[in-house]
Amino acid sequence: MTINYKELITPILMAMLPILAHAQKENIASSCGPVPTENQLRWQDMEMYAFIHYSLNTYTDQEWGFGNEDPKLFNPSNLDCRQWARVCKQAGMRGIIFTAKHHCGFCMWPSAYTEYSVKNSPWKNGKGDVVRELADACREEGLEFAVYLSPWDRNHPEYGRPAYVEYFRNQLRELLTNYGDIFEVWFDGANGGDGWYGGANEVRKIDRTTYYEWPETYRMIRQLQPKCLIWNDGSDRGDLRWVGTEAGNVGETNWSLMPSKGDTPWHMLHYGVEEGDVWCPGETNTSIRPGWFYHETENEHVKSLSKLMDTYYKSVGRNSTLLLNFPIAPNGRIHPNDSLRGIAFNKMIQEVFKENLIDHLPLTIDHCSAPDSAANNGQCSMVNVQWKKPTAFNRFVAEEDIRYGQRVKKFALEAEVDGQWVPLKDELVENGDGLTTIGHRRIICFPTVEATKLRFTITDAKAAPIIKKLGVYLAPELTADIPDSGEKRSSNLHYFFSSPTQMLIDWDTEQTITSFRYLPPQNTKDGLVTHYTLWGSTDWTKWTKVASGEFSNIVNNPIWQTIKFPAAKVRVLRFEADRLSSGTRMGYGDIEIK
Ligand code: FUL
Repeated sequence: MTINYKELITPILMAMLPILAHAQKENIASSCGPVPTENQLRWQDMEMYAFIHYSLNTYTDQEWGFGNEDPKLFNPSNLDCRQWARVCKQAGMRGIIFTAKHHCGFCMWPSAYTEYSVKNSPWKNGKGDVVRELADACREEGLEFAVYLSPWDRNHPEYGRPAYVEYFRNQLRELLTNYGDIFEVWFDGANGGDGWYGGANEVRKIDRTTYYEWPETYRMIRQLQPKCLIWNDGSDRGDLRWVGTEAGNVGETNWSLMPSKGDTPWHMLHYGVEEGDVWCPGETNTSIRPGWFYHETENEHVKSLSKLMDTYYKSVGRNSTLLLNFPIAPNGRIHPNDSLRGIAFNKMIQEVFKENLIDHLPLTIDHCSAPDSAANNGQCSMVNVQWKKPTAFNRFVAEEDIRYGQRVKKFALEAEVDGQWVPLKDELVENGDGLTTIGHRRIICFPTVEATKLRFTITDAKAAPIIKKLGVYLAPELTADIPDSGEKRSSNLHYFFSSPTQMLIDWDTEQTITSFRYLPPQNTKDGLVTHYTLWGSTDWTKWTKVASGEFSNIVNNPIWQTIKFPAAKVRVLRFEADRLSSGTRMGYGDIEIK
């Protein structure tokens, strides 16, 4: 390590970093491993962008279509991509990723390679193209545009065989050729399983490491759209990574590095890999509602403002971007509950970060010792801030200049309150103080303190830290909030298990029921019911099938699942797990029956 810590950090905080950093770029760059590409840097600066889920599922009230749904169902009365773009823009989103094709295989553009698309729907007499309308709307609103193209296709007869891979690539070529600049391609990881497959109606398994021949597809993408980023959680590392959950949070320790080869278990996706040999930052994806597609039953379950702010701190505030989904309602528009909440979310972010309380304050740097640090011979620097009078704050922001890689491993934060130094910790972290990696941006939330001094000490780093920005803010309390964030536990039903995969729910008297809701267990991936049958009886002897089917995407997004059926008279209901995610025993978080 030849770079002097003090020399670096002082000019940085005096806003002179670019000159110094430029002069020492080679030295700096070589010292701490992989650095982002220009494309990754531009993408990281987008910070928040929207997902839009819209397909035949919107009309069948499903999360995953089977592949045999009738294209004639697609007939929105008032489809307005400009409304989507306006809402997303006002919600602070810098771009939109659109489900051009979801697992059901229905194409939202008139692909030349299939009949299963908008061209066979009544919408605009088959002359419409949702991808085109949205791409144009994005450009008009100054938003970037991107596509989600599901590799798994439950409609295509050749899925699972080589011919499908060519079809998939042809479709991708259409999307990357005909719709202007595309900033990202999203290749969903859900792959293979049962489906319609042109009428075969069977289970098809593929080897996701080899089947899609990703290297060939990547070559095509790089050629057609050199600025486009590849999202892929398959074995061929893309430019970005999934963070291992759809709940809207990445690890508080979040390295933008991954190993270039091999499997990526959950902890790698969630926390990144300090010693990784490629730059592969995390993108946190979640929906503004429990589901990805629109369901009328979720209209009152749009995430609350505090839940969305929590998501922001646990994504953008943890060195990630936030990909926030807005589903489209059957009329072809974003529902007012979602748009209002999205816009309020953006307003709240602006409000929290409107005044940096250390702007225009002189900052001083002291040396201290950091025996654990590999960087700078065990020396560390302490940035001190002093206010003339006690100042209230509850948020701290630090940003590294990631052009030179990600360096900080651990830091400390202390405030002087009434003459005493008080350590601050991240209140959104359960274990430890949460003061580990920084990266593009780290936001630390803590209860309001009134202090005259603050000190920020980097106690361990991979190489000399290069801090681009520090900020201290006072966020308003979120008092008047909408309590419902989609989580509830309300059952007072009488239920018990007659076998490890069968739950019985009984009442004293006969009931007329029309819906059954299942909340899967929340803290495990075992025992989630993926396929079910519901049987009803009035006498415990004769059983009638009430409903059966699949709970799509329940493993990655373990939210309430709703089954609706024609009114059934029962005294006892049998909920059978026909298939479990894994394990042998059915798990559950809660049950509701109406
Ligand atoms: C998942 C899919 O299975 C969901 O339906 C949704 O599209 C989500 C973003 O990714 O893996």
